[in-house]
Amino acid sequence: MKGEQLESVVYASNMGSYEQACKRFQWKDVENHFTWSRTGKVNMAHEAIDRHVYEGRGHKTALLYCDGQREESYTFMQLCMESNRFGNVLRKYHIAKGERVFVFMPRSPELIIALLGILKVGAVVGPLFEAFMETAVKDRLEDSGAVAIVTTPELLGRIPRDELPELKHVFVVGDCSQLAGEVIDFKAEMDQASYEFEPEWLDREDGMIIHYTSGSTGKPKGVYHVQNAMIQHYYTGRVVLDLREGDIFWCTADPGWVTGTSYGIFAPWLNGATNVIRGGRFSPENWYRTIERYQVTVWYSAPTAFRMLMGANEEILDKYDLSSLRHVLSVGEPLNPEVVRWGWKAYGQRIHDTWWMTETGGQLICNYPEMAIKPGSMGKPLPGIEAAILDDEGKVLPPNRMGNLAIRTGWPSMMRKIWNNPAKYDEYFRFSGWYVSGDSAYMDEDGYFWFQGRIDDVINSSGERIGPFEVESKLVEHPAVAEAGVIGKPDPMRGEIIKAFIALREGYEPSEELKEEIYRFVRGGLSAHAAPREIEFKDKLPKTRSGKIMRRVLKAWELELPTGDLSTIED
Ligand code: 6R9
Repeated sequence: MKGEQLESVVYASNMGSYEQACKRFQWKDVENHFTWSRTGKVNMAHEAIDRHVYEGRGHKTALLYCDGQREESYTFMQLCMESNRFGNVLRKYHIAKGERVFVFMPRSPELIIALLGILKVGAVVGPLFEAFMETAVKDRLEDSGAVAIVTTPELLGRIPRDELPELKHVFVVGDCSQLAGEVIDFKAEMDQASYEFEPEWLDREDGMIIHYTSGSTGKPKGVYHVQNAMIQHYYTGRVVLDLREGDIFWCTADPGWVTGTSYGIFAPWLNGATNVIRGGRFSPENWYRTIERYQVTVWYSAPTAFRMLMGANEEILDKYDLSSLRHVLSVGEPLNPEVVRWGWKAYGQRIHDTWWMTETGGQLICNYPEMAIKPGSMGKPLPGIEAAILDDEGKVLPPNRMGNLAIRTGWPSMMRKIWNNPAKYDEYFRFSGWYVSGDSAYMDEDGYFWFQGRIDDVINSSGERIGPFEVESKLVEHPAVAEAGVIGKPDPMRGEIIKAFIALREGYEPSEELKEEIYRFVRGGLSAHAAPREIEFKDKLPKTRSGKIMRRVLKAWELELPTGDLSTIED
């Protein structure tokens, strides 16, 4: 094998040898794990929580929650009962199978219980980041036709209810005394609800979750996943996270991001693991304390976080005992080889990179415990998955040629639609038989995949996907902004930061104060992570004859690169 490598130092993992696993793999064998092999019906919340109660693990700890203020633990039995109660509350308000119900609140046990209850009635859950401001919230609720939302008093003001005629019920977790009549008091309803509940039994192709994510054009898209995705969540939990009985698993992602549901909720619980959920702010101390306190064995985080931990004072590593860690993984952006080497020194652990997307629902290209790691590579396709690099005509390219990273269609957790937008969905499948990711990559002669970049203009800042269009649309709402073009500017800590090029309206002069005001305008209207950390004023922005702002020219300006073909530019 070629290039730098970190050999496995592993004990017997769940997958065993990668080559063997690929040879004998069949999805059918995984499917048999679930209820439908006996009843023909299924429900994610049953498979993740209730089944453990029926199988004698009811008293096992399912959730360890902390956020600096609260610290609580729940058994599988308790989560089963509490989510049964919320299922009853939802039924009381006639919320039924297929309807979209959102959760918009900080991480907490109530968020988890609400989400499970929503799944139990067969509704489709829509998780939102608590950082979203009014425009971001409205766009998502409106597009999906949400009928209900679970939120907190602090976030309630960001839900423009009079502009959302389909939104019938607002459940509020927290003090409702000032809100009487306007909203439904979550706790009061829970206190009265029965613990007895029969979940809605669903087909594998019935809806489960909708995650909004960004593309390069248009508003955020509602990526729709069905119950069938659980096959992939369960399997990857087993062979990629390598979960076993006794593991304490911690995924640091928020449920507003697909990683926070597929791997922050579903995969660990489908595998019966004890799951740590931490709210509150990031700090190296808080995070290492969490690992030490709960004796975390398997840890799934993101490159930005690892880079911040790497940047922290060396001594902090000596202050905490991290020796419980057995397996460490990363997702969301390119994992720098330096970070992999540092992790090996700092934790005595190889950091296993994994690649996947909101649209893919689950991990597809990964590094596995018993496989040698090449720092900087995303790894190899999961057993049962065929990945390839295609040229722009859809032809498979040989090793070491850069092109479109694509996956053979038909894996269990593939999205089933883009809500309200079949044309957008079809764009992913423009080469028959393939899902085209929008990432560029190459495969080396040993079958390892190497990420090269996005093909479109999607920005990845601290692992969050940001669509330039959404930011530009907000920018032009500001009275001083005539036109705006937004790009990702390379940044050593965050991967990329958002940079906006702005042409001002007549009568406005560039100034530092105006930059600050515009920054705060986006921050307050959309979300902190979508606000441009850098703004540059220009007299004019480069545009095509059809009036589209040419972001690639902006990017070339920024990076001092040749601007390339300008034949379509306006003047
Ligand atoms: C799960 C998730 C997907 C995009 C994807 C790619 C980037 C994800 C990566 C990675 C390099 C990795 N990405 N994992 N880039 N190496 N291991 O991240 O979903 O938010 O939809 O983002 O993130 O560009 O196309 P999502």
